[in-house]
Parts: sequence; C-alpha cells; structure tokens
Amino acid sequence: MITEKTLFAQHVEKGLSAPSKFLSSMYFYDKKGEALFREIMNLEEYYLTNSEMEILMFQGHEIAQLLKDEEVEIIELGAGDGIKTKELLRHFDKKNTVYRPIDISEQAIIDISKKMSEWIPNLQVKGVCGDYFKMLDQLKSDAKKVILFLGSNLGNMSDDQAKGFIHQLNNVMQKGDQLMLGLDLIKSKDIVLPAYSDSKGITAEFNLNLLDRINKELGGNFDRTQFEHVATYSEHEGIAKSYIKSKVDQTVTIEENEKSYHFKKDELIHTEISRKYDLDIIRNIIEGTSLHLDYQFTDNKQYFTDLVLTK
Ligand code: AVI
Repeated sequence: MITEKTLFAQHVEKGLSAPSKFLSSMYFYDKKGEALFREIMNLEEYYLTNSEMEILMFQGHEIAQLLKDEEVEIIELGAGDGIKTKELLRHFDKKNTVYRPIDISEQAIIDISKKMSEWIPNLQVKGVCGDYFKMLDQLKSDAKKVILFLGSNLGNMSDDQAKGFIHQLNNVMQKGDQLMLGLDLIKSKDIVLPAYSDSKGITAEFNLNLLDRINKELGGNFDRTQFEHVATYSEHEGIAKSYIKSKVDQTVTIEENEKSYHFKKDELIHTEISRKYDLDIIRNIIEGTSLHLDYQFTDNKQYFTDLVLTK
C-alpha cells in the first residue's frame, strides 16, 4: 500500500529534481502549518479574512435568502475555523438545515463540529472526514445542496487545476444545487504583497516550515537559516507566488529518498500560487459546466468577492 509518507517523498523527489524546483503548498498544512495559517488569518496585512468576514457579517442575511430552500444541505469544503461560516449559517432555519463540513483532517472536523453546534444550537451538524469528491459522491439526499468553498482556497490552484476542480463539483451537483465561491480580487501590489510577506515574518515561517517537515518526516538535513522566504505578485496576471530561496550554494540530503539535492546560490523552490480573480477569469474557469454565475457580493473596499453559482 502506498502510504502518505511515500507520496510525500515521491513529491519531494519530483519537485527537487526538476529543472525549476517546486514543492506543493498542499504540504504546508501539518499541525504547525495549520497553527501558523491561523496566525496569518489574524494578521492585519492578510486582508482576505477581514474582507470576507465583512461580506458575510453584513450581507449574510441577503446571501442566505438566495440559498434557502425547504430542506438544505450546506456542505463546506475545507471548513477552517468556521468563524466566517457562522455568520452565514446563523440566518438559516435550524430545523431543515444540515451543515456538513468536509475535511481530510479528522481533528478539523471534530473541532468545527463542536464549535458550530455551540455557536448555533439546534443546527444539525454532520461532519465528514475524507477526500472532497469521494465524500460528495456519497452524499445522496433529496435536499438541495449548497457547496461552500470560501477563503480563496481555489486560488491555490492553477487555472487548469481550478477548471478541473469546478468541473468535478459540477458533476456531483444536481439541477438547482448551488456553489458559493469566496475569491480574492485582482488589486494593486502594495495591498497584495504585504499579505504574503508580512512584517512579523509569520508567512515566512509558514513557507519555511515545509523544510522542517521534510527534515522531520523524511529525514532531511535542511538548515533553514540558509534559506529564505520570497513572495512576488504580478499585478498584470493577478498571481502571487511564494518561493523558498537558497542563500548559498549547498547540498541537502534526504534519507528517505537516499539522495542529495544541490541548490545554487539564489536558486528558487516554487512553493505556492495565490491567484487573484476578476469575472473574466471566473467565466473562463466555469466555461463548459452548467453553472450560472447568479450573484456577486463584495466588501466595501472591493478587495474580495463571494459568488453564488447555480446549476
Ligand atoms: C489558504 N490560502 C487561500 C492562503 C492564500 O492566501 O493563498 C494560504 C496562504 N499562503 C500564504 N498566506 C496564506
């Protein structure tokens, strides 16, 4: 059987042997990475959280009216801490609404289920642990489905990956089901860049934690003082990218792969993309699905958007 560890080791081998080195941001989220991401979400410079919170706090009632039905199943992909979702869920009739957070982390499901039940008593909370699509496929019920994918999580995919993801969602949705997407909007560099290279260095820690993870789980010997976090943002493309840069010429060994990897001075390992959107990009991504873009909500500063799409 292929274990998580083997998959991680294979990914690291592929990424560090490539002519332009890369590692996937998917591997940011071990326990430490999750805690660092929670810290990032609380940073003033990471405007995404407050912007989406503002939309859900002040327009949550209106959004809920568009999503309500006799019976609704609200399925949240990668629910996080639930603080923003709570602002939407509080407008639903508790008797005929089921809230189903889906996450690959069992602990995340336990935590969010407990918190949401405390915040909104009587809400039926039925968390599911596992792969999004496997779980969605199994959720057969007559109730209308509303899928939430908030926090600009889509932005960590390339446009091709996002297309594939939205097409897969479309395939598991029935006519009348809805998808609510929270997306960061394209804006100027002076706002986006500090969100990905904050002054306290939390994002740098978050990025470099990947090296610690390789050391811990795969027996690597990365000396993280010899690497640094680099963030870029192209206003023209609307894409922020994170890299880990080697400060010196160096060689790192990874026991699990029985191999050494060489890094030139200033060589970059690409670790994350954080896509920012406009409506044309979204229309391109949903093209070929039967999803209609019905409503768009934005915060006052027009930094962020929550879109409601209906099948
Ligand atoms: C989870 N995701 C939407 C975050 C983002 O903005 O791309 C992850 C993150 N990376 C650096 N800071 C936050």
